[in-house]
Amino acid sequence: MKISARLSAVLAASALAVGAFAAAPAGAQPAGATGALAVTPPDISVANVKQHLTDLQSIATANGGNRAHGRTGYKASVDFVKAKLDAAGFTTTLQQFTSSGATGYNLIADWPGGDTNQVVMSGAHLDSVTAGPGINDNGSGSAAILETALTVSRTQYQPTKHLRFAWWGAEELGMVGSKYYLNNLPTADRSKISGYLNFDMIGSPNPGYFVYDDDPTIEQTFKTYFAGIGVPTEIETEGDGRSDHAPFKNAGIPVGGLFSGADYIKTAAQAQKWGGTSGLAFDRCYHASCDTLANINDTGLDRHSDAIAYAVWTLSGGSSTPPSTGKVFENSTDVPIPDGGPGVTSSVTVTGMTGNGPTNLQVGVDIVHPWRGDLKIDLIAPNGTVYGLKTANVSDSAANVQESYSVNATAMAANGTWTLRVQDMFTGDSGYINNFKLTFP
Ligand code: DTR
Ligand code: ZN
Ligand code: ZN
Repeated sequence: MKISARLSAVLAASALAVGAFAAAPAGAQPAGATGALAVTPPDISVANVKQHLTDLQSIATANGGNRAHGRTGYKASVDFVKAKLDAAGFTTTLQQFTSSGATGYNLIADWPGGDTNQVVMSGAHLDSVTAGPGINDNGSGSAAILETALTVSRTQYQPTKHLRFAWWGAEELGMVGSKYYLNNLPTADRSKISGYLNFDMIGSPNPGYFVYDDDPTIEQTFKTYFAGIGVPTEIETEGDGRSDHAPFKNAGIPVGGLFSGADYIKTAAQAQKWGGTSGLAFDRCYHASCDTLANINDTGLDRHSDAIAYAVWTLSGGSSTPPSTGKVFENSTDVPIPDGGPGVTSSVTVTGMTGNGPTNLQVGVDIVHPWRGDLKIDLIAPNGTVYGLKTANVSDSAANVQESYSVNATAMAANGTWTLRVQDMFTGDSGYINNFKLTFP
């Protein structure tokens, strides 16, 4: 019976094998895969920033053409940004307030780690005017700091100072969201903010390169970056008091930021050094319905996004190699595996880690079974993502599985319940899970 069952299974399995199992996600790598992380500030993918802008444009289009305070398009924008940050291992807070009879939201995202007595904060207002989708004003700043935050996670950056990012509501109504945040921030916490960087319009179609001249250290940091890429800058004079850095400056917090221009006209001298068209506004769609995805200059967006990353990394001065924790989480409870039956599981709950998992999370699997080819083994991350570790291969008649699989878990928050799932796909004999172990290198 056993042989005939196995024989028919072999025949069936050969038909099933093609496409029977989803290709293991990129995360499941041969044991020992590791990745060295760059120390210098990373390049920000302008393609990713543009994708975020495309998504914000879609949100506006699906919500009456704008992302304004109190409208459905704004809350949809907040939910979109929050979901990406939660998935990347940030600690997010949604702060509600009321303005002009409507509910507004600030989204605050903290990157776990770093000295929380020294906070480097980056912010951008996420709301648009009611006239249009607000892709440059200020989808550009919002998308650029979102991609910067995601790059922090992707590179597992370990800053010396604590990193915080903020997406403000109701800026267009008079910096309502950022004012609300500061008014509700205890004085002791205000003093921990070592610098606030504001990014409001950094993708203008006829771009300029303006640096806020408030805090000299922050100003110089941005100037150094642009000098390094051979782009001259000018001091930003148009925006004093007109965006979310103003409440921070009024609270005595060092501020800085970047601006690519709004409805002012680009002069001949500026066009000479920056390119673009003199006699035209930096952004002729400022606060208009034409502030769409087409209202973006990619080169300017790219340069500003990279300047943001340069400032965030430089001002928070850390290493970018995750500390080796050597932390082990283990479950040695024996779990019987039903012969040819449903999958069974063994779980561990990871706590005390910061941010996302490493590029080489070690998954130790110890299964006692007389015919290991019967077994399909998966790792399930806390958010339900499945990493295929082993497919069933009924011709593999060796006994037992004692393997250490390496999984790229950088897209997953490290903390939470991780589950090993084992299924005996073919009848003939049975075994049990002897041990399941996660090691954070
Ligand atoms: N982005 C505009 C505010 C604004 C206009 N000019 C500047 C210069 C620098 C920063 C901001 C601004 C708005 O949100 O209406
Ligand atoms: Zn505006
Ligand atoms: Zn703005």
